[in-house]
Amino acid sequence: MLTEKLKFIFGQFEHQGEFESYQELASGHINDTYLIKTKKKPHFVLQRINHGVFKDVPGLIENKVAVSKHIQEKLKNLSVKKQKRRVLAFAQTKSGESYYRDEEGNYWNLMYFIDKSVTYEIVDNDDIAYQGGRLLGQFLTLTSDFDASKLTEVIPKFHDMSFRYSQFEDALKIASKERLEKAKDYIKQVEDLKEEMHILQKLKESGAIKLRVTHNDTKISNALFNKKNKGLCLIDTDTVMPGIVHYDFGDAIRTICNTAAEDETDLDLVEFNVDYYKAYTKGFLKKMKSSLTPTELKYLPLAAKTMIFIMALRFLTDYLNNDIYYKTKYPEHNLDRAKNQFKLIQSFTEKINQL
Ligand code: GN1
Ligand code: MG
Repeated sequence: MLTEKLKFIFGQFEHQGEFESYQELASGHINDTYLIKTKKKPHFVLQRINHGVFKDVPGLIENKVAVSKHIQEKLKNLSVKKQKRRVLAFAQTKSGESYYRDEEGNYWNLMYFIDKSVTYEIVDNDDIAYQGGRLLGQFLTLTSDFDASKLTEVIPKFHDMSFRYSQFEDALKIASKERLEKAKDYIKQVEDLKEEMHILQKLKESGAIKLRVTHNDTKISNALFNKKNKGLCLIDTDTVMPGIVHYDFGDAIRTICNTAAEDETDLDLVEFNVDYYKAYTKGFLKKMKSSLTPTELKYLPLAAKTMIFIMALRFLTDYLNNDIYYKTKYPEHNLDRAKNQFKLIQSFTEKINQL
């Protein structure tokens, strides 16, 4: 039974908590995540890392523990209570490791739950967008002196556009006729956007935009707020790796400025919200502006389009591959996600002049 299993795994880690119950946190598409409620706070978050997707789980965990420690060090001037709310803290196993490997070969890691915090799947006011921007700016500033080359590339070429195009092209070769037919308008859009969607990658490769530590999964549901909507910290640091600022800025915009959830099927509800874009950017630049180069600044709007697009491309590719990567709830879930992201690109493009 899952309760028994989670209780057992929880018991392999070093902490004072006594297991009371669990609740699945189901918003992620890759890992399995559970809130472990204890008889006496703190509660915990227990996560099974998907080692089919993440080939080097020890490397991944080393990355996130190191980045958390680095941030903790930077927050030393805050009270201990505040520090604990501003950065993830990981528990160790009884034998001193950062992860536990079960009999089936699964990897588990345990974090302290940050109490009295909330997350959002959709943004419904400017203030959350602004706070979200500040949070990302803070994260990138706090990690700016961390040597990115020390991080394991947990998914090589994760945001590399040519790599994502080549996966898409491979999928086209093996996709069923039915799926190709259903995806045909979107396949055409992927082809039409190819050149523009490589601009950032080229700037990165030429060295015009430098590498830094990036989070790489900055959707708004990965930002923690307190009950008064003040930003606390970024969570889900599985994908911290070397990257460019545009990955994180753009991926955040992708969810913050979408007036609907990423898999909303009523596309009339999917619009790009320019006010949230402005609020987010304002919060972000407040923390970051002085450290961005003119080139980095210039390409922030293109980052938004590029990151919405890369996610559309990945969802579409997974649909053509018969859903082998993302968790899906029904057969056309990935196609619906892709359609949603393409609608967002269309709305973004129409509104870009207002920016
Ligand atoms: C995946 O599993 P989750 O929800 O944290 C994906 C991200 C996508 C996101 C889309 C390792 O993140 O890249 O942006 O879905 N993570 C991986 O919601 O592929
Ligand atoms: Mg993630």
